[in-house]
Amino acid sequence: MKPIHLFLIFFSVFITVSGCVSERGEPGTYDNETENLSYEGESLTPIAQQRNNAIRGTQYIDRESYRLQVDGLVENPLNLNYEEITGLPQTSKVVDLNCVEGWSFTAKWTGVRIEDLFEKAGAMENATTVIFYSADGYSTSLDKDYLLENDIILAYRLNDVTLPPDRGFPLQLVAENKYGYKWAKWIVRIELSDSPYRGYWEERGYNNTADVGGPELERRE
Ligand SMILES: Nc1nc2c(c(=O)[nH]1)N[C@H]1C(S)=C(S)[C@@H](COP(=O)(O)O)O[C@H]1N2
Ligand SMILES: [Mo]
Repeated sequence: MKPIHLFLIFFSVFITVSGCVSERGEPGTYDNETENLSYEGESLTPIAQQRNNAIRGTQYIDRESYRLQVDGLVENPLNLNYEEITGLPQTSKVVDLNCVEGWSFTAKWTGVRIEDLFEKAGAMENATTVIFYSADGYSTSLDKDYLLENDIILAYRLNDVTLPPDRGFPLQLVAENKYGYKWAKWIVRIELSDSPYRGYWEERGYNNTADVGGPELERRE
């Protein structure tokens, strides 16, 4: 066998092996962090198999300069950095994300309870609607009561891995039992309001209630 043939054999074996071990999101690791694939007896979908959706592609947010603004009907508007957010009491739960396109996945989400942020900000009694604004110009809203009654969290970890950029780093809303378009990613501002609001997809005909299993589209006069 000529040296060149030996080289080609070694080279193709190398490509095959390295392709297997370095594949992003292989169960067990994700970008050098340990990904857990079960939690409290529930199986989680590996991040590599989770779908992903965005109106303008991935937003890359700088961790150092990032700030989350909480304003509107609050006594003390907040302007929190990443460490201040991740330093607040932490909650984890397993929740399914269901997109109206027909796909879904199950993941462990870890983050901060919206209720804790509202307490810190001094949310006013007359606030009824909460509007989430994202770095890509996306927005959506949910009722304040829904967020409080369901212990809704803003996640900064997914299957125990830092929320990846394409998935909304630093924060994605875990809008349990609501369609995927309520799960705002790359959140930069939360506004408390006393009037109804229609976000990006809601303005384009999607149901503003967005309960999973309920109507996806809404007829508007
Ligand atoms: N900022 C922002 N958030 C967003 C979107 C978007 O385009 N921009 N798409 C929504 C839709 S339609 C879905 S289904 C989910 C998908 O979340 P994932 O990419 O983490 O799976 O993100 C939601 N949040
Ligand atoms: Mo979606």
